[in-house]
Amino acid sequence: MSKIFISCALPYANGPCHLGHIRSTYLPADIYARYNRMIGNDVLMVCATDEHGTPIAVKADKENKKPIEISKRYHDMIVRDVKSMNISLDNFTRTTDKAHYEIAQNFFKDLYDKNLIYRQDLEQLYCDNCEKFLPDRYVEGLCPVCGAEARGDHCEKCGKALEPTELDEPHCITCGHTPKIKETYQYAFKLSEFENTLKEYINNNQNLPANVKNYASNWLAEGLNDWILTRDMDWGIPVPLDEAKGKVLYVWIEAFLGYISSASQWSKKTSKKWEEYWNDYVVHFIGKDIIYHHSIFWPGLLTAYGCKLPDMIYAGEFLSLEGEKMSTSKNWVIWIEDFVKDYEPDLLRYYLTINAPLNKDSDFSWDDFQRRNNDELADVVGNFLHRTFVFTKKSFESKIPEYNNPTAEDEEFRQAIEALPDKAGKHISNYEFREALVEIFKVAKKGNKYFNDQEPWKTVKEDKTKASNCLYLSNQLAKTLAYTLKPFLPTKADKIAEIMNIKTLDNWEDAKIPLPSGHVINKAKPLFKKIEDKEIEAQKAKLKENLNEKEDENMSDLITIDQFDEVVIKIGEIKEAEKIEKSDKLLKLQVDIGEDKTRQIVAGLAKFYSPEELINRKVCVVANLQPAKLFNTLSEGMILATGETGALLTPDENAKIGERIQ
Ligand code: B3M
Ligand code: ZN
Repeated sequence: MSKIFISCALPYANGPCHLGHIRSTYLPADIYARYNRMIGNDVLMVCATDEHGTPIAVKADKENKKPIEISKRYHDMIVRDVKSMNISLDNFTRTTDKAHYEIAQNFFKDLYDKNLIYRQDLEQLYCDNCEKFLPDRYVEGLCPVCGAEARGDHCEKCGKALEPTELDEPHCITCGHTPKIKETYQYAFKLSEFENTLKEYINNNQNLPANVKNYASNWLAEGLNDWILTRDMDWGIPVPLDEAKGKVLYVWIEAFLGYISSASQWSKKTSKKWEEYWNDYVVHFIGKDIIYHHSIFWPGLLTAYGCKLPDMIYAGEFLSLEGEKMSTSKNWVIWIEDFVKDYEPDLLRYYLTINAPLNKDSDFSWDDFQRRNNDELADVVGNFLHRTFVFTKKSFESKIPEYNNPTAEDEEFRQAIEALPDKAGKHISNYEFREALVEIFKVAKKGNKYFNDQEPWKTVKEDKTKASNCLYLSNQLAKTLAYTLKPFLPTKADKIAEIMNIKTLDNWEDAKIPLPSGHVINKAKPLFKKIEDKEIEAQKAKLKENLNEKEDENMSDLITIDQFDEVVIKIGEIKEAEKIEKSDKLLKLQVDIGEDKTRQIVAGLAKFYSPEELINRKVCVVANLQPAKLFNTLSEGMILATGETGALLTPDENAKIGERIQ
């Protein structure tokens, strides 16, 4: 028996849970935890809400509330959501818990006393207008690595952890001002000293999945800088040093320790030692956007402290929604609270697991959710179970019949049932949750086919042995499904067990012991039902409506059709083109857009086109832009072209000069 320490990434307490949270961390962690408990391992699964740092402080500023009010509100919602999805956490705490402060401060002190944390004078971004330093998410700008819009602490596009001063074109998110650079001091961790240890850790750990290894190795190849562990802000855990008044621990260093404080809180409640779990096997379930933190910072800190490193870091890739990136600010998202009002959590657990392996991006679409529910859960498993139970009641007085003189088909089917627990279990052990479900459904499909082929409704009258064997085996499969589905669909599995008069599904090995002939089962109840088209249409409409709602509140980056309508884009034809002196980017154009006079437009096309190439080209022109002067040359419009390659947007030949695009 092993002891297993399982953690889910700590959700920021600045919003409730949506499908993405469940898919990337809680659900896989829960499947893994439930399975391991069933095979007799001793599991400790912990989590907590991450309540400090700029994500919560920024939200509190916006709402004119105290950060703790915000974090309490969302902590409660997150607990509710996680429970509603039947995530079997052993402990869920908060990083605002007193014990957590102590653990985090002691950890910092330990490293400081070992001279692994040192004071560093440095320059940081400061907003004159707000009169404060702008750590992390208080500032946004462009990622220096990939050029995408990024927050001060992290670029979502390329995954790089950032320092605010690294951003190009930074601006204060509170007031929009460009911050200045100001001197201050912070405390830094000598991460660079651990570069070799980390390289060894990443390269020699066979278990780590490819995405974690690849990201981590790329970053390590660039070389590591020391890591600033403190911030100038009010909201956070005070730095435990007399000379560091007004400074708090950076949210990330203490968030990691949330794993530990949650576990130690559990230890206090249960009198069991969490360290034994940590020292045996640790797995962190995280989203892919925080691979850097877990594969570099955290092992670095743990090594410095002298603690065993995680055995496994499992990073779930992203979940999109109806083909689009999920966005909480645009409300392009499905909240767990809403989902579970309409559907049982097991249906979502199924969908999110079967849809794609955890290490591949995945999409939630209502149509696909309906299809999988109807064709797979209802038609394959539901149908098989229902006909098995109904037939057992009707023709065998609700008793599991005898199994005698089996045919080759019977035996082949029996072997498939018998092999299923090991096959599925092996996949789960290897973190291949989808593959395990695929195996389970393969055998369930086989069950339906076998039932059809055997035609027990006929043979029961002519050849009862045949019908008995068929129902004996079908019931055995039903039982095996209850066990093997338990980690994935815990509620449905319990319902199968209830119908089958099986007391508990606690022991995976029991899946392999056949139910004896004569065992009496209870009355069947339909377990899965089909989802109607109109429900799905309503869900899709709701998603769109919610998006609009937010637009009204002016919280969305999306524009309305009316806003778009304000932009007048017309078809034009370039009549003249010439270079602008001293500029290698700009061309001066005369464009006919169907007015009395041509328009003079200055366009940044010189790098991509020679003036001659442009003559007589039809283009799209923004016609109602305020005139501006560029290089002292008047520009009365804008030509549409792509940013990177300067490719012109050219209409089809039949477009008329002066015609408006709408
Ligand atoms: N609170 C959430 C995130 O960035 C962050 C995780 C902490 S895990 C120690 O997804
Ligand atoms: Zn400001």
